[in-house]
Amino acid sequence: MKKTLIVIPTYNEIENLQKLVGEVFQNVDSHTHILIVDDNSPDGTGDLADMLSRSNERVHVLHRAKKLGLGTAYIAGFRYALDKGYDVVIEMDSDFSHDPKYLPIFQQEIEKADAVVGSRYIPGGGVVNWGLSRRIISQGGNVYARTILGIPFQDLTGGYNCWSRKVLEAIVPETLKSDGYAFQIEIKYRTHSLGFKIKEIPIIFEDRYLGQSKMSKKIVLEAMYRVLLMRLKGTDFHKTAAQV
Ligand SMILES: Nc1nc2c(ncn2[C@@H]2O[C@H](COP(=O)(O)OP(=O)(O)OP(=O)(O)O)[C@@H](O)[C@H]2O)c(=O)[nH]1
Ligand SMILES: [Mg+2]
Repeated sequence: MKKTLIVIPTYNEIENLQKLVGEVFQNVDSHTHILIVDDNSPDGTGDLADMLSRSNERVHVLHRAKKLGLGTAYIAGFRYALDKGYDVVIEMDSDFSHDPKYLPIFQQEIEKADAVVGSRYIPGGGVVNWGLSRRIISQGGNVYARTILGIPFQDLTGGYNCWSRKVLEAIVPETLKSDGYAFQIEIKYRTHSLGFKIKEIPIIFEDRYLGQSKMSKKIVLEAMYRVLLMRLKGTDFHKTAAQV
């Protein structure tokens, strides 16, 4: 069985984290570990993560000094996974938008593909409890990115994904430049451009019911700008990855 690390970035998720960790472990086997990447959350999520880690050796924690953004949180998690010899990495939010019941499907599918992408926008997938404006931003962002980048996936911005070790080694996580939604687009674009096999699986995404959203206009604008840069500098991205 493959050694898997689930990377969960947290910022002020004290109401969600303990329950999430419990539900994750109900859905995976003993070869699967969790890494919580906490950015010194003012609400004490980092202390809770340490407590969970003390009581379960399959829970690991990375503490960062301050809120440094989702992109670099994933990079730190991916590097940890590569250094510690994990075969598979899953990225997942801590607010229950990403239902742990899908974890076994990711783990099955990664046996046959290099990457598995959780998709809201293929048959069987969807979004629950989102207002109209959030739906428009998300779907519009996906159409925009897909059209500009010319890649055949329906959900480019989603953050419930699974990567095999060889994809992360080829990408070299530190060379990913984006934050927020753009991070998800960039890693999928790079994986596709390097010729890896990506499988999309349907997921129902539920809006968070506890804790505060960190979504902002800035994250959306950054994503739009980054997509243009990726398109213009597409081949440079490959070179950077191959040269490092
Ligand atoms: N370590 C770290 N985690 C973050 C940061 N920003 C967000 N997160 C976490 O990343 C995940 C996704 O962030 P969310 O705030 O849920 O973003 P979203 O899903 O786009 O928006 P909402 O669900 O509406 O809040 C959650 O687990 C957050 O706690 C950050 O700067 N650092
Ligand atoms: Mg969320």
